[in-house]
Amino acid sequence: MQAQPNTDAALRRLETMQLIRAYELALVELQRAGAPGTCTSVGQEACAVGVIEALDARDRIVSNHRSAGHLIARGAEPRRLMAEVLGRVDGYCGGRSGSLHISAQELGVVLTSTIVGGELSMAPGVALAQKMGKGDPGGIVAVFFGDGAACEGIFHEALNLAVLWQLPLLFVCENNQWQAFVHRLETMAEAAIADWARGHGLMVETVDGNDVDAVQDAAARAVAQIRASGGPAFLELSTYRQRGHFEPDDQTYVDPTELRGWLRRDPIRLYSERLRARGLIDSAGLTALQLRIDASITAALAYAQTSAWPSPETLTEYVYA
Ligand SMILES: Cc1ncc(C[n+]2csc(CCOP(=O)(O)OP(=O)(O)O)c2C)c(N)n1
Ligand SMILES: [Mg+2]
Repeated sequence: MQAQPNTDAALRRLETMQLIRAYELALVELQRAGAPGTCTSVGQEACAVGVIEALDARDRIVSNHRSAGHLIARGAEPRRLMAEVLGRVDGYCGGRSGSLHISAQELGVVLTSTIVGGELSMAPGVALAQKMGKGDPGGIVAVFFGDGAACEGIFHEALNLAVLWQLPLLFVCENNQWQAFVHRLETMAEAAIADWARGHGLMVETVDGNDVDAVQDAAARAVAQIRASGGPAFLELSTYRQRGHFEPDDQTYVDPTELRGWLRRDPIRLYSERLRARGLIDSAGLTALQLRIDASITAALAYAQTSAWPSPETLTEYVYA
């Protein structure tokens, strides 16, 4: 049976999911006003929040083009993320990365890969460094990737090396049913990505990726297994990309019945209902929470918009040559 989180942990899960949602919807508005494009993780917030809560400060994260949830769940400040997207000096990468390449060394977020599968090619290296004692003692690595990345050959190469070399690596596949504008049923012969992973001989779990408590439980089990054995583990989180591949995207290629079905299982809606049923929050509490989050995003935006531009003299800094 699933463990029930205590009140503080449960409310924190809800708040973090809502913060991710509000941040990404604010980015969509910014993009409409001319800011660089973004790929949101709307609908997938429970995956980020559940998995990252199972990690600790020693651990490292390798992410992909839908990284905002991973970053915020890890403690990234929305105001510095927004500053980054707007190209300002106060951003996590000094304004050089846009929304798609953010890394935040101080949070252990090593890399955001926009090359699909790039995250899977890098993560075993980060985990090998960890195993060779280059990171914090006892630390593990979590790599987030999509079902599309799982259809690439690098998926099997990464799994094979991780098992062969017994790397402390948590594979987190956010199966959101979409691979850009193609439904996964058009690209996959196997019904589940977990079945591909199982063939490599490691601990594999399939989880309802819209249930933050279930994700957190499974992630905690997988992390414990990795820390105890030193070897890898695999989670397939079944979820749904509610918005388009990027912004703007009219989603005319999406089956409206499928979308409606998943919207009824929206992770924030499900969790709000669960916490209400447990008596941990009521309508007034939910409204107050939303207002607080909205105010924090408004403040973050004001911070980002008044942050300075990088000076032209620094143009060639941080460029590898
Ligand atoms: C190597 C490579 N091929 C194609 C693309 C274009 N592209 C960007 S995201 C994406 C879909 C990836 O699907 P998935 O891995 O399921 O991640 P999701 O977008 O669903 O989170 C594609 C094809 C790319 N960035 N890199
Ligand atoms: Mg996908």
